[in-house]
Amino acid sequence: MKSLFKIVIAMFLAIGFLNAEPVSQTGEKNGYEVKLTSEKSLIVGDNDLFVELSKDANVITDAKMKIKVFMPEMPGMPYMEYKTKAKLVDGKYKMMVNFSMGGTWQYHLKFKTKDGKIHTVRGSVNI
Ligand SMILES: [Cu+2]
Repeated sequence: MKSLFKIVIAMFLAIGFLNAEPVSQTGEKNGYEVKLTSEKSLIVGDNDLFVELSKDANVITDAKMKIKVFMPEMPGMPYMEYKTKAKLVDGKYKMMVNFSMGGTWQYHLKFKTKDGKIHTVRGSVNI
């Protein structure tokens, strides 16, 4: 247990040095532009993520958005995931996402537009 704790701390430190930058990723899905950002670099624990959504240079603020972050099962570790819904704050979709450990997390960002269509953008972030 003690050595596992040390390994986790070592990973956290090593990865922390490599990823000391805030998130800034852009994607495109079905004509929608998606920009995923954070104000701070990501940490183990709670993080605020923001999504700006637009289409043909028009900002879209009436979509319903949610995110799932997950890490596949690894040796000695079960599958982990966290899901949450976004709230619109100052024209951006804001989500509080909890990452339970360092490493690479996959995400599925889903948004439902006024026409009832659901769009999914996939990507990953490193903690
Ligand atoms: Cu893991």
